[in-house]
Amino acid sequence: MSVSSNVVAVHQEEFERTGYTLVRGLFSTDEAERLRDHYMDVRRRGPQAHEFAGHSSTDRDPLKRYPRLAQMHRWDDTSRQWLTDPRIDRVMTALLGRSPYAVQTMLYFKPPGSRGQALHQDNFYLKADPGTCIAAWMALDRVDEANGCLEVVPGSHRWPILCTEKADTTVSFTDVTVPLPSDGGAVPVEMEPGDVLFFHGALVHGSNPNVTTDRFRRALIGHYIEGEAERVAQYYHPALRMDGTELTLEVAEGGGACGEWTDTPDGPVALLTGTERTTRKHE
Ligand SMILES: O=C(O)CCC(=O)C(=O)O
Repeated sequence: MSVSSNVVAVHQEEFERTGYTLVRGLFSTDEAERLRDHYMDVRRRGPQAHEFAGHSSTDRDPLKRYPRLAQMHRWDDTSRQWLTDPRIDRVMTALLGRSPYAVQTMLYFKPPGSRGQALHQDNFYLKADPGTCIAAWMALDRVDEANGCLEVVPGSHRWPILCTEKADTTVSFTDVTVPLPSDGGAVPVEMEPGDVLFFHGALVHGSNPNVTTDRFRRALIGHYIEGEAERVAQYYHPALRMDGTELTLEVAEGGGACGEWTDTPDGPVALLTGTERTTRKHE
C-alpha cells in the first residue's frame, strides 16, 4: 500500500499526541499469510538461535511449545527483507524525520492458552541514545482482546523510564511490570493481518493472555532506533541501515534513574527518584 501525504500527516499527528499510530493494510493479507506460514515452518524445524524460553514439544506451557523467535533477520532473508521493507522505512521516516536503524526482529506465536506480557517500555531494554527506539508491530492473525492483542497506554510516551515492579507470572511470561498512575489505563488495539502498529519506545504496552482455545495470535515485530542514535544496548548490535548495510554503534550501559509515581495537586507525576540497576535484553 502506498501512503499519501495527507494520510501521513494524520499518522504524524496521532503518533505525536498518543505515542502510537496504526497503519491499516500496510502489508496485504496474502503477505501476512505467507509470513505466518514461513514462521510456522521455521518453528517446526526446532530450536533456533536467540530463543528466550527454551523449546519443548511436550511441555504443558504453550509458550514452551511455541517459543518466540528473536533476531531472525541475522539468519533468515525473509525476516531481513521485512525488517528493512521500504513501506516501513517510509512510515518511520515520516514519524521520526529520518530513516531509522533496524536492530531487532521478533516473532510471537502466542498459541491458545498462552500467557501475555506485562506492561513495559521498550526504551528500558534498548537504551538508544540520543533519541528513542520505535517498534513496528505487525499482526499476522486477526488480533483482539480474546487472543491477547497488544494493549497500550495512550500518552505514556511522554513519561520517563519507570521503575519496575514484580509482575504476576501467572498471566505474564515476564516477571517485571511498570505501575500505572491512578488516572492511567491500557487500551486494546484490535488489528487485522497486515496492519502495522508503530509505537514510541517510551510507550507503556503489553498484552493479556490468549484465552481462546483455537486461535493463535501471531505477530511479527521490528525494533528500530532513531537514525541519530550513537549507542544502543549490547544485545542489539550490529544495527542495520534500511538499505541492509551494517553500521557500528557504541554500546549503551544499563542502569540509571527511573520514575516513581508521586501525587501532586495537578495529579500523579513520575519523578526520577528511583534507580534501575539491571541490564536486560528485550523480553
Ligand atoms: O506482542 C506482545 O504481546 C508484546 C510485544 C511487545 O511488548 C514488544 O514488542 O515490545
